[in-house]
Amino acid sequence: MTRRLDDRTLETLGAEIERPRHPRTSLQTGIVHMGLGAFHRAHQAVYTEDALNRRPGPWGICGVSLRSPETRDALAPQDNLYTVAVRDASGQRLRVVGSLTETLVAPEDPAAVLDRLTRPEVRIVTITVTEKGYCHDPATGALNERHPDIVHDLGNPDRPRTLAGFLVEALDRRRRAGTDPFTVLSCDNLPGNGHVAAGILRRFAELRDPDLGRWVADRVACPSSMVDRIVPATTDEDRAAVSAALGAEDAWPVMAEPFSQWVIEDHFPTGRPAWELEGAELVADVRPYEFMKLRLLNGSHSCIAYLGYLAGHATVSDAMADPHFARFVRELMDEEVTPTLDVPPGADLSRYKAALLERFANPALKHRTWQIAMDGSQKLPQRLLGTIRDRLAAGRPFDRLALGVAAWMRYVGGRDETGQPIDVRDPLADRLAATPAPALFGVREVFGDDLAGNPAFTTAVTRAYDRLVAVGAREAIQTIR
Ligand code: CS2
Repeated sequence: MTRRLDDRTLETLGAEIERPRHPRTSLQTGIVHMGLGAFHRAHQAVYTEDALNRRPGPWGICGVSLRSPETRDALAPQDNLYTVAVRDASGQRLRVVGSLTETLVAPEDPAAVLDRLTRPEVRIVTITVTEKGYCHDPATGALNERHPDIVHDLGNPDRPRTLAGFLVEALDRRRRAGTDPFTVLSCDNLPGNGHVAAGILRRFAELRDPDLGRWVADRVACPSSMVDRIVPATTDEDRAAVSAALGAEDAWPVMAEPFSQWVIEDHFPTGRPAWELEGAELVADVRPYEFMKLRLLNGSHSCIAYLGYLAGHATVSDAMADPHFARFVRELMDEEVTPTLDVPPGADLSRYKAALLERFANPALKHRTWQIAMDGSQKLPQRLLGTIRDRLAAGRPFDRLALGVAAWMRYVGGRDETGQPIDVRDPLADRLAATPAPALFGVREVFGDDLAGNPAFTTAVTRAYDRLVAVGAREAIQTIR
């Protein structure tokens, strides 16, 4: 195939393919996005595209990759256009998205990133850097001041590597120039993600200069948001299939489920796109939505990832096709997670959970258990351990959650049930691999100061771990009551 997706070929695509309906060639950039992964492109960039279609405005997105050049290399030659392929059992629907105006690679040119962040017309910085990108302590949420990249950035303000390093230097330049700060909108799967972002920015700024710390604390708005859409990593097969269906080569399309949700705390002192016109929910308090999503969706996801991987299931839908697995997940949600939740206003939890089971079963997504299993040390606290703390406090059982934690312990040991090595990806991978299972309770970043010393917790997880070793994940799930 020779034609490449770009502004010219856009006009020649089949009529059934949705495309930008706003004048994108004159689109001004008002948002910088940090962490240009598939999730951003299938979520916030689509909401912004929808808002631009309904109400044109200066809200184009400059996407910044904090690590590799791959996304920029794929998208820049196609005028930063890309396809979102929405997939379920009934087939696939394609949509070309045009809200990205520019793509930058931070390690190649940190000065360009700082320049964009400092421009007065940039009024919002959105973030999907994943949990580890905050360089925080997962158990407490505080900035990890000994993180080597944080230490580097404190000493090299003009050549930062981390989210905090970039944003605080840009905020300082704006302060000196008399420009209003941008609003910082975290879109990562962390509870109170706005508070976490605010906390690390304030602390980093304070370490540089106490006045700057105070200015950041007083002036920078950091609303929280709950984001939801299942977006598995794109494979070469997906690239080929989407390019063929599009009739033009797209070097990096993104795959997504039909479902999408964005709940945002409405606190944008310098304006925002009209995201609500196409379904984003602007609310005063995001917390109940975050807990519902992190504990039900992501908590189940992590259990499916570790237990499913150990049981030999490559994808979430494979695992869910096993009725014992599906029952396990339903009971996990109903019996152990639901009693810990404050139901968000107007939400119908039974429908929400039924929809989750269907979403997990979506056979067209091929969401790998290995992908979700990544970075467990950063994910467990908000996905499983917070729920367990609430269960412990209420004196209630948590056998399924304990089995999920035990499966993580077995997974990070680095050998599957047939003795094959597991490619464990985690910022703490080396330490975790070198720590025998019972001693993993001592990993403070994950279990905090309380859980390791709580016999009700360690006994339940140890029992679950022994069961996994004795009978394997499949049977442990089948027989749990
Ligand atoms: C998943 C999430 O990879 C993971 O850890 O649990 O990316 C999940 O698919 C999204 O949060 C869904 O909104």
